[in-house]
Amino acid sequence: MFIYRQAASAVLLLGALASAARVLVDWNVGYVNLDRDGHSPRRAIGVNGAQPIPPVFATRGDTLVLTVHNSLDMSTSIHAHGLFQNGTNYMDGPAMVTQCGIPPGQSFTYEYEADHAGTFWLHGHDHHQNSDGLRTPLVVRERREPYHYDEEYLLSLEDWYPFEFAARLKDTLDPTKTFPPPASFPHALFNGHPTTPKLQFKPGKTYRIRIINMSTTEWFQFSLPGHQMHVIEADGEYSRPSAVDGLDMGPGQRYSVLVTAHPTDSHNYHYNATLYAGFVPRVEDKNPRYYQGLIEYREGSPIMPATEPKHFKWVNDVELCALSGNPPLPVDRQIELTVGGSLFTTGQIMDVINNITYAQPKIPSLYSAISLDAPLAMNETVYGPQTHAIVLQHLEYIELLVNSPNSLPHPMHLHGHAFQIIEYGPLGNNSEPVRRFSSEVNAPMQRDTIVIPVNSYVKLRFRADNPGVWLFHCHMDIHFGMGMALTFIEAPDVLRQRQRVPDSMLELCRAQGIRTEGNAAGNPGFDLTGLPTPPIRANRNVPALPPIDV
Ligand SMILES: *[C@@H]1O[C@H](CO)[C@@H](O)[C@H](O)[C@H]1NC(C)=O
Ligand SMILES: *[C@@H]1O[C@H](CO)[C@@H](O)[C@H](O)[C@H]1NC(C)=O
Ligand SMILES: *[C@@H]1O[C@H](CO)[C@@H](O)[C@H](O)[C@H]1NC(C)=O
Ligand SMILES: *[C@@H]1O[C@H](CO)[C@@H](O)[C@H](O)[C@H]1NC(C)=O
Ligand SMILES: *[C@@H]1O[C@H](CO)[C@@H](O)[C@H](O)[C@H]1NC(C)=O
Ligand SMILES: *[C@@H]1O[C@H](CO)[C@@H](O)[C@H](O)[C@H]1NC(C)=O
Ligand SMILES: [Cu+2]
Repeated sequence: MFIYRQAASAVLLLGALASAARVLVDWNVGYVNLDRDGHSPRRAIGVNGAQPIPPVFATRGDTLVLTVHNSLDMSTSIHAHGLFQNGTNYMDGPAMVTQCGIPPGQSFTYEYEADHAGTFWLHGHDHHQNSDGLRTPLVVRERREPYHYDEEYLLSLEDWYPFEFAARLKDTLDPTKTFPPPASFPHALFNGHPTTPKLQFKPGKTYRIRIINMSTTEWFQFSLPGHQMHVIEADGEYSRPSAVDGLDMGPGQRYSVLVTAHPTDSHNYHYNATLYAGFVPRVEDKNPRYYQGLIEYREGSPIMPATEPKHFKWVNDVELCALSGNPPLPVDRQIELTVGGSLFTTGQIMDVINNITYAQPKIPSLYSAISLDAPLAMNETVYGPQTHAIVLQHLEYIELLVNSPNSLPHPMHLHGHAFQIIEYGPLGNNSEPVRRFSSEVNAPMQRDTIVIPVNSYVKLRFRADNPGVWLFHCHMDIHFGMGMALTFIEAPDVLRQRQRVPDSMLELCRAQGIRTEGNAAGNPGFDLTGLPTPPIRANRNVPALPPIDV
């Protein structure tokens, strides 16, 4: 069936014996017709004629060799969400950031190391194809897992819409239409299917359940009433076990939990998954949508009625303690960022970070960083006014202070790094931060996607130890499409000495008449002619960005 279960012991044995392998994956990316709920047939994107796309499994140190043939009518590219691409920045995937998209009818082979272990995903990073189904889990196992468990389950959660993303983005940016377009109330998919898979438990065994939120827009809550979950991993970083009753996950986020089965098989249980958007009106049976799945100990055993714990405890990423034991990083430079929406003189509402709305340059930013002489490449101007380039010095310790004076949460994702979560707090409030890394948590968690709560700030730290061009963006595809993104240009001086873009990648650009050298406009020096004039913000702010779905 569609539940991915593996016996951990066999995997461990194999892992211990085998040396690094090449994991070969062949994807013919094309359109498929799908009807997920019986009354909304639509075109979606699948692989080798099928949807859902089978998950990819690897062991740390393996080389992932992913050949993509593009059978779509537009360009495509694939990002391995959560891998660091250390030394292979050009394989990261985002179109016009680190590569030109693969043109229709052409093939390209990604090849890179599965550089750390955890729960990740592969997804399209061109034209928001992620939202239309181009996404699947990527599980990288540790050669020797730090925790013992008997078996593992993989559960990917997705929101699924009755229309294609491009239509929604077009309506959202159309100043003659109401903003935002009416809520669309997606359905949930579980491992790519509309029904919940059965989890089979054997008495006394311990299970690792990997839960991935591959949503476009909506949040998921997950709980196993009647069982205790212990979080051991978030976004590819192991934590000390943390007992929780529920997971509340933003788009892009992942957790692993350990669950020990009850000693007898006298009862079966339910697990709960709720798809919701806190920023969309509550509508009975539509938002939230409640789903239940079966935890089956023995076929036909009665279901144990769920009892809510007295003090239901949600996972809290600032309270998790990294298993690595690494203390908080020092700070060389603080970068303050404010995310939100803004009205432009075109009548459009677009998203901004520090008042800049992201737009793709004429050549991939990485190719500017590599082709320009070091003094030029260190100057943010050459990346153009709308890539929102921020140049980082090699090995600098960075603290991001991200303010979100917004009425909806944003799941912000950083490529190429995992950041430490130092602090959260309310904005415009001089009282103590609500949640802060404390002396009890002597090792803050690192993750690559953080949900910034409404009207709050967060402090995140990382070290600029991975030369490359890395996107920082909201993982709600609609916000990314509306411009909530910026580009870190990390140590271009070191990058150009260490990395050479394979010719097969430059060929992807040439095939589409895109230059591979020069500034954001593909010109020498500071000459940016050819880039569109950035839109001008209207003289008044959007009072509060209204709720928006998809
Ligand atoms: C998944 O992530 C999306 C966007 O990042 C978020 O809107 C949604 O609530 C998340 N769902 C779950 C189940 O965590
Ligand atoms: C699980 O879902 C059921 C049915 O929707 C609900 O009655 C119950 O309160 C939920 N339990 C938890 C712990 O969320
Ligand atoms: C953005 O523009 C507003 C004026 O519209 C200004 O008050 C604010 O300081 C600007 N923010 C940044 C980070 O430049
Ligand atoms: C970058 O280049 C511009 C244009 O020549 C110049 O005005 C600016 O001072 C430079 N910035 C830095 C940090 O050197
Ligand atoms: C400030 O934050 C505290 C929680 O830390 C909260 O109790 C209080 O209501 C907040 N005050 C305002 C004005 O938002
Ligand atoms: C990248 O590799 C270098 C050299 O091995 C290492 O020092 C650095 O910590 C790595 N960075 C990341 C983000 O993995
Ligand atoms: Cu957002």
